[in-house]
Amino acid sequence: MDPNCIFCKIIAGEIPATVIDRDKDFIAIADVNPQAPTHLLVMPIKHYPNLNAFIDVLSNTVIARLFAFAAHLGASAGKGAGYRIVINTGPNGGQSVDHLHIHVLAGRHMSWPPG
Ligand code: DGP
Repeated sequence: MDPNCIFCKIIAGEIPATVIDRDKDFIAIADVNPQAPTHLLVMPIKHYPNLNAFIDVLSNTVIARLFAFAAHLGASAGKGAGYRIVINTGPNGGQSVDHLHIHVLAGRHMSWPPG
């Protein structure tokens, strides 16, 4: 746990959030500023600053299981019509919270390219 990380504080129960799903390694919460009818943040419970933590270990099962967790929730929320997952990484990537998380967006049609 990073004591300065807002998502670590949510995971620890120190800050309230709407928890959608959780197991021993991953948690899904509702985004406080939703950009779609369903907007979840899926993340490892262990603190990793962003996806770059896995550059040298992309075969790491944490990443595979994190994607599986997100896909399961996205498929369910998308009700067969699809969903979008996004991982903002670093300042130019639009990352504002430095705890690796996958945005899962569903419930409306998504345009491309993103802003
Ligand atoms: P990103 O910009 O990719 O790092 O996404 C961070 C997201 O986290 C953003 O969509 C808003 C959301 N967020 C920030 N603070 C909180 C919070 O305290 N609670 C919840 N549920 N979401 C938060």
